[in-house]
Amino acid sequence: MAKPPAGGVFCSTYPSAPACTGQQPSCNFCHVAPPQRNVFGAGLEPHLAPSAPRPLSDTDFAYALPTALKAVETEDADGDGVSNLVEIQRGTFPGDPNSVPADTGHCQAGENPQYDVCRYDARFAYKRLLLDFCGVPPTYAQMKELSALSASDQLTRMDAELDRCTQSEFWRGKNGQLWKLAHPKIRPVATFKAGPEDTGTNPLGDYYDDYALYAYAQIDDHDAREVMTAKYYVRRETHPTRYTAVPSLPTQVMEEPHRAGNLTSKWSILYFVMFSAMPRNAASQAYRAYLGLDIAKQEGLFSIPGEPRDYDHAGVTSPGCAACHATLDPLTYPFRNYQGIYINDYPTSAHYVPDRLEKYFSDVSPIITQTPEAGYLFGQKVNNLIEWAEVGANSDAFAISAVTDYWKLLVGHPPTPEENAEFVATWKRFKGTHQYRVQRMLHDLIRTEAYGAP
Ligand SMILES: [Ca+2]
Ligand SMILES: [Ca+2]
Repeated sequence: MAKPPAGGVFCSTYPSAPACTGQQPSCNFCHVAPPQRNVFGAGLEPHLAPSAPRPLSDTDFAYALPTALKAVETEDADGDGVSNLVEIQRGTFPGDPNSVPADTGHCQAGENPQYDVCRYDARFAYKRLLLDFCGVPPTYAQMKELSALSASDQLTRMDAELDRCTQSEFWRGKNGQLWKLAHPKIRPVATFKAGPEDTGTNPLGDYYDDYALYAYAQIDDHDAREVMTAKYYVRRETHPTRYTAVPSLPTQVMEEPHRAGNLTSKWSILYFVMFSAMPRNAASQAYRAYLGLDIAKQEGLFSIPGEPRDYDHAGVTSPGCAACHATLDPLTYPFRNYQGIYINDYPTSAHYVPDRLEKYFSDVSPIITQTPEAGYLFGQKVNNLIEWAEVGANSDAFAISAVTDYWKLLVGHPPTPEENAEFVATWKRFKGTHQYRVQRMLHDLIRTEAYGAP
């Protein structure tokens, strides 16, 4: 059987493995399709608590897995000439002979007259920086000026240009680079756009407020975590774009004590909770958007014993569903009092309604009113959505996900195995030294070889 805790246990055994960078390995690391194992999974199985009766409980499995992983480290399960351990460390699949570490010896410095291929090249990085942050390539004069500087003055110049360009409309304005990062988190639908600007035919919520809070949290000296935890809203002015934190907005309605940044914006609650009694979609969207974990891809599974209870009789206890819902349902309970679109009592929509399930959804199942407000995030108990958001915002997953967004935007792809060391150093400094200030993290990112080596 595929065991949901497997990814988490694997990553605590190999925390620096590329498969654990901002994610956990999915089931196909060991399986063809659960329960059928691939050659790596098959080689592992005999070492898994060999004398214990089958099936193993999740707890016994999680306890036995590190020993079994160690036992097969020196083997080469897929016969591609590379040991399982080296494949895990290099980010290739130990169960797939077509997946082997690439040799990175192809760089030949000096062959390219334009740039210093293989190593950090300030001229290359500078050109890239102006395109990425200002939206325009450097002029010939700017390039000449940069080339004439010493290496350390070149870096100082680039820092100054980064600070200048992150003020630009291209970076922070409507539909600029920051808004692009926010699209998959907000998932705008033009038809449902409410508010004075670009109003849709069927207005529900003004998601430009969500973009404004997201952008605000990314710029100046603001704390990026507040996209999940803010009690304030952000007003946007245009020409030029300016974002200002404000205590209320005419387009927003959530009661102040129950606000958790963009998780509880009018748009998020109406669009992601919509008509459901049990807002699983709102929970999984928040988990994916801000913590980088997609339950539909079997990522971020932390099964809670005794779950799912299936309070809404959705059938989630069936074996095919329970593996994910043992994580998803406890992740959802803290959303129980957030009212989506409720046609027959529309003014309650997008508000926090104590006893929401009791008042409006008691006919869904006989036990739905027993749904607790307390739930679990990363296996940790949270009493309500405010705690959910705080635990989430302070997690490694948040920092990894935030830096991954910028890595993909600026480097052009998710961190590769070769880039893993620089990536890990960048998100750890973002979380530690930089205290979640994106602006400071970007100064690190433009210094990486991933960014600056042609
Ligand atoms: Ca191998
Ligand atoms: Ca392989």
